[in-house]
Amino acid sequence: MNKCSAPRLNGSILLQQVRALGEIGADQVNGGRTRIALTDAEKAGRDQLVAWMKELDLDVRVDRIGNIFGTLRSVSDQGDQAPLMMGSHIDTVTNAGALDGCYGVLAALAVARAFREAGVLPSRSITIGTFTNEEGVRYQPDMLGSLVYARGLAVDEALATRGTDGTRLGDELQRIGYAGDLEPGSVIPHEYLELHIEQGPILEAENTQIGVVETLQGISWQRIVVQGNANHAGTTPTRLRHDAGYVACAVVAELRDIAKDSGATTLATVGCMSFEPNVINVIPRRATFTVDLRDPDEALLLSAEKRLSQFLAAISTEEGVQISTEQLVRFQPVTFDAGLADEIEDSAKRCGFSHKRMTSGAGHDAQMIARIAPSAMIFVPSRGGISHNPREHTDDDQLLKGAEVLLDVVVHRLSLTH
Ligand code: HGY
Ligand code: MN
Ligand code: MN
Repeated sequence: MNKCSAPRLNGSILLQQVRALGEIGADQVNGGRTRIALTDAEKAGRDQLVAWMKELDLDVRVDRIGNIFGTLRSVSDQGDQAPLMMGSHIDTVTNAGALDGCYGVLAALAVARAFREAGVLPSRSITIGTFTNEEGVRYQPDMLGSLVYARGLAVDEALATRGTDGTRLGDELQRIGYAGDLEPGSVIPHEYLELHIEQGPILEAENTQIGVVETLQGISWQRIVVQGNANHAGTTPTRLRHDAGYVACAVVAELRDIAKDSGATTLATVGCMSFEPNVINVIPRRATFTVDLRDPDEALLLSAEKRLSQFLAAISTEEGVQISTEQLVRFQPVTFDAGLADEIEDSAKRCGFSHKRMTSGAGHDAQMIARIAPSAMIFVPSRGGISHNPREHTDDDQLLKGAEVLLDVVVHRLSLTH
């Protein structure tokens, strides 16, 4: 081990750990890996991460919502210092890539490793935060662990959340052994940095190495249930139908028009849909589907929601069906800390990497932590803009460049004690 040198990134360990974590929950049939929050596979990912934190002799704490924190204490920290926090998540969607979330957590760990290997301590403690249920696949809302941490949702309410599989979040947390005792949000970070893959096509298309993320778009999730009448597919004339399946599909088409009419800023996705009774020769009695609407501008997001709600009212009358909606998630657009974004940009310049100011299309834990501490994000390119897919990929040299910027920003924010 190098004594008393400047902290330097150990790129090979970072890349090895990204690959090793990516093996946990690997799906041999459909590809990628599936580590949905608080499942056995995700517990295995947590256990591996905690073991890596302990190898670096970090102080590991788990809070009541299952967020994991590994802290490298500064010389002056008596346990009460506001740390510089870096982090992200290690839960995944179904058949995910290996990078979403994990890259940011492991790069943060690489920053702590750089300090350990150089034999120096930071002037302010460094904490690596790994937040519970960022993806929101099983329990809604998404970014739940960081939202609770930022006091945007009461911990007991979050623990009582029912999953898509009927499980209670708090029970699953107990079951996998990650119901900690730390009160969420009891340690407010001095500032927060999140390194992440872009998950979109912009940096690659513009041949740019580093994204300086200054804003993040608003997100609105709803569950919609259409109640019509089941009837015989061969005997019921079209004018007499109350077809829940047809209405659901008309909503999908309207959402595409809303997106098109927005001039490309609004994005609309129906990711889940089910029909009952789901039989070839029966008109659907009931359709249940989700809507994910996003826009970087709150006024435009509100107008998309309003147009959807007017469409639902009109089609419900026209088709003689009942429609109910439930808001699952509603987060306004976020503006990150300008000073931290400037620092990231300066670092990209120092490192000689091309860079660009940008908006995040995906939700991230940073948007929640931004409620309680100055926060900003660093992006690296995603090949083909593909994410939430086993084909998600970023070249190793790009992963290392992003981690270099993260380390450089941290070193510039802190002075070092040999
Ligand atoms: O869907 C999102 O953007 C988030 O990563 N859960
Ligand atoms: Mn993510
Ligand atoms: Mn994701």
